[in-house]
Amino acid sequence: LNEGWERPTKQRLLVVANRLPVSAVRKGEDSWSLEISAGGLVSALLGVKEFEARWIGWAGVNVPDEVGQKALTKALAEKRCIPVFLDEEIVHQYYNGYCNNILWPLFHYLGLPQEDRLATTRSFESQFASYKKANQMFADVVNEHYEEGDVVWCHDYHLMFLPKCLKESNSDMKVGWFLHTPFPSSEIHRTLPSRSELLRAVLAADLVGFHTYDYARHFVSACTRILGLEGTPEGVEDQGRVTRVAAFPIGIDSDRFIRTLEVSQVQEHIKELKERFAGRKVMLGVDRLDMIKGIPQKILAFEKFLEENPYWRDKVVLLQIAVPTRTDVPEYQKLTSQVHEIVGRINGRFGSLIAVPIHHLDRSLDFHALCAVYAVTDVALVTSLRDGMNLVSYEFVACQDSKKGVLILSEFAGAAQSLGAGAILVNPWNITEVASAIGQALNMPADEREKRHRHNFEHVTTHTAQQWAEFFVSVLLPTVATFPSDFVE
Ligand code: ADQ
Repeated sequence: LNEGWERPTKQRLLVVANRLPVSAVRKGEDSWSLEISAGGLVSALLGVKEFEARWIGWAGVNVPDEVGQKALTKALAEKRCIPVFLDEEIVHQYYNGYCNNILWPLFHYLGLPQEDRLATTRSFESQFASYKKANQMFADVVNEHYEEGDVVWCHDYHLMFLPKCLKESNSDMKVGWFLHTPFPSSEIHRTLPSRSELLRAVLAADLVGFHTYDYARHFVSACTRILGLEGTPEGVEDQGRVTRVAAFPIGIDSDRFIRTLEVSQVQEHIKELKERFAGRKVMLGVDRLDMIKGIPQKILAFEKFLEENPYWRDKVVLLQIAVPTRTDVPEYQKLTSQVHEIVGRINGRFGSLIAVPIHHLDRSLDFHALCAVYAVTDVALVTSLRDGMNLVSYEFVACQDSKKGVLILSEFAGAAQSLGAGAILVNPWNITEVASAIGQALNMPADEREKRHRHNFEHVTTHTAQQWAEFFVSVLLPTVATFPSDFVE
């Protein structure tokens, strides 16, 4: 694969994440079509100009045959991506099992599997073994492509074992690891059977990053309490070796959102939406359909608001756009039915022949449509039960410079630490509090909306995804530019 790659003059950054930033669809025995999925991480890394980035990750498809693997590897190379091939059994045990059924709920304070998830607990050992095996497979691909002086940046809870695997094969390799979810209180992490092994594996990295200072603090106290290690102002010390631990709050490519609002097609769409919802205030929820996003709780709070405020019943609409994820997992299927059931009940209760109070879509919107919807919204409801950061809140703010709508934001989203002064902060578990925040937002005077929006807009446009990525890498390898000191909380 290295054939045909010229050694770039810039330093190389190997970004390792569970999923590559492309979707691959097989068109024939040896042909693939690829589509870049424009997520936050992709746009963040596109902005890192000092480095020549390469992606290493799973393409999200099972490719059992060599012909297919070779063809996909070649196609991906053009996008600077390098695949890790995982078979179905590994995906089942490592990804669906240990990552999504154990670590994801635990890191979001939903605890370890209970009742119908108990079956998973019984296979915990084998899932953890697969997790380690999968991490080693990622490490093998990194080692194959690593050249002296490269910087390796590992991402998220899927790859907590990777720093250890990499350092075992090359202790000189510069390795950073960043967690996109919360890191829970050490009391929660303590319940994980593999708690010590995972912490030690992460500590093999040179730099460990989190979205907020609280998550970094939880990680350090887990290392202190569980491993008996020393927490220092810089991070965690183990026998004279210090792993630096710090907060690097992510951002978005705010310019991309602001520029897109000027596109004529988007302007047209904004006009249509305004006509469609004329005379009604628009409230918006945009989430992956995941239990951490608190969608049922949000809708119940909206119901309570309508119940208590008959005046608003035909003057407000909630657009809830929930893109389905992990659709083969029974718990997610249950969540979908639960949301449908609540929406149906509320629309039956408060709807009329002409309009319903909730428009619920089970799908993702394309980027233009998403920007248009953000722009026409009066009140955004981000009520995650826990969320590492939550980029939807940032995207909404970026698209609101003419409307200056209100953001209702969960105090359990990392974003509460950066947008808290401009948003109305709520405890998403408290439906009465969220219902009253809806009333406050809908009735907020224009000057207060302006003031709150200004605070958030300033933050979102000055703490971007590009700065986040450049800053992390510059701390990992302090040879590049310096960044504003307030970027780390
Ligand atoms: P996510 O849990 O995916 O990310 P979030 O940060 O909100 O959560 O990002 C979701 C992205 O998907 C946003 O860019 C949003 O626009 C898009 N999206 C969601 N629903 C959509 C829909 N229906 N249609 C179109 N687009 C949709 C994880 C962590 C977060 C952390 C990020 C980045 O869980 O806490 O902020 O990583 O680190």
